[in-house]
Parts: sequence; structure tokens; C-alpha cells
Amino acid sequence: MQLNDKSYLDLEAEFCQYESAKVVILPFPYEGGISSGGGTGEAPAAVIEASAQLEFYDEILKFEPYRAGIATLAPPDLNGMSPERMFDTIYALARRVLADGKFLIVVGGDHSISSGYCQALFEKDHSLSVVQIDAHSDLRDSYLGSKLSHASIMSRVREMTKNTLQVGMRAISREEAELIEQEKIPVFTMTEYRKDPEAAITILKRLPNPVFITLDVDAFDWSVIWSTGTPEPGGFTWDEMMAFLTAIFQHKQVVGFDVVELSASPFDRNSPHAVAKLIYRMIGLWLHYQPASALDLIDPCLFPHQPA
Ligand SMILES: [Mn+2]
Repeated sequence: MQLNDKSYLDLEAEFCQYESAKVVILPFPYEGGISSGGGTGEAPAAVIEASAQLEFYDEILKFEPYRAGIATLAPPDLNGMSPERMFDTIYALARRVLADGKFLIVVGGDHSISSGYCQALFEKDHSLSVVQIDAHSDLRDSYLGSKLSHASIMSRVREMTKNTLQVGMRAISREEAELIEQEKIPVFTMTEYRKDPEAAITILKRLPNPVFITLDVDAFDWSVIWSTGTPEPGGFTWDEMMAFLTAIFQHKQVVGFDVVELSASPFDRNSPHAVAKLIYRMIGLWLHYQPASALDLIDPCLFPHQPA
């Protein structure tokens, strides 16, 4: 696998080799499935750039997650690619990385990229569940004539698996609301989640393993993520998001995640930094809550503390 010139966290060579890394980051700068905004094509590079400023030590989890090895792949050439070919490209790449036994993180790009990765995970295990954290329910059958639009991603996911949980919504069309009602789809608006997070956690606990998380950064409040294509006010604070993610990793066997819809801007250094840190915390949570035996640890220093 071809590595990126710059590794996530700007790691020393021994910690970012593909062969030894437990975690693999795939930058996937596709923005062919969006309806407004733009700039998601530059987002993965901005996140990798920002990640060089992170502390290696996680001050909450109290260890250094990078020691598990984090390889950063070179982004594929997606220039002018159709949504269909994009799907095939990410599907093939994800299959290969998963076959090598890695924990794969895809950094988008717009939300249309999620279905290819999800398909690769679903083929490995048909009991896959998907947790979507997003301001939008993305349940349109198609949008602007495209079934692979970023606004239709959960419709595509639900064709693979009905085991879904959607949290953080602040923008839903009437047709989507009717579908949610008819099919009793577990969707928590931000207001509902804030009022009673435990209701969502109860559904989360009932989802079959394994679990894939697709995280659209517009789920966050603008005080955390300012630069995104289809912003909505009133989203997750940083601490609310950390609490929800912790619950997911604590209760479920997470097999992968993606982070999508950041749009790079020359006027905003904060948002890519927040995404870089979000990814590092999620890597840390994954390591912390996985059974140590399953990780075949190469470095005993990784776990100075036993998982709670
Ligand atoms: Mn969204």
C-alpha cells in the first residue's frame, strides 16, 4: 500500500509503517456527491496537517494511542470520478485494508463516500450495525437525481442493514419524517438526544455487533466545527460528542468509522484541528475498550492502565 508523504500526527517511521500498524487512515478527498458548499476535497490534507500539532498523550485516556501504529495511506486520484467509480474505488480499498486485519478510518470527502466502506464491512459480517452522527438524516432515496448523493447515504446504508441508529438531527424533510414514522427508524433529533441521552444509549446497546460509525462533522455545534458544507445551528458540544462516542466504544464492538463533510478553509485552522483530535480520541477509545488479547499488542507500554 502506498503511504502518504505526510503521516497523520507526523509520526516517526517505526510508528507509521503499514505492515506493523494496527490502525490505517485513508484520506478520501471526494466531493462529487455534494449539493452545496464545497472544499471537502482539501479536508483530509488539512486534517493531516493539523494533526502534527496534537499531543501524542491522550489526557483523558491516559496513554499514547499512536504506539499501536497508525499508517496514513496516499489518497487515490479521484479527479473527475463518477459517483459509481468512486464507490468501487473506496469499496476495493476498504476490502483490502480490512483483509489485512487493520482498523480502517476514512477521512472525507463528502458523505457519499460512506456506502463503499460500509459495503466492504457488511460483506465481512452481515450483522453489521451503523451509527450515524449527523445534523441530517440523509434518508432521501435520491437527491438531485443521484442515488449516491451525500443526502441519500442512510438510504443506501439501510438497503444493506436495517440495524441503524441516527443521532443529532436538526434538518429533516417532510418525506424523511414520514419514512422515519412509517418504518419506525431510530432517529434522535439533537433536541431529543439532549433531553434524554439514555433513550439513544438503550437502542445503541440493542444493536447487533459489529458497529460502524459514520460521523458527519456538521453534527457538531459551530463553536467546534465552523467549516462544513451544509451547516445547521445547535449541534453537539465537544463534551457531548465525547460522551456519546465513549458510550458507543464502551458498549459495542466498533469495527471502523469515517469522518466526513469537513470543508477546508484558509480562514479556519480550528475545525481541522478539532477533526484531527476527534480521530485521535476515537482511536484511543477503540484501543482502550477492545479486549487486549484481540489486539496482539506489540508494545506493552500501550496499556499502562487496564480498560475500565
Ligand atoms: Mn450532514
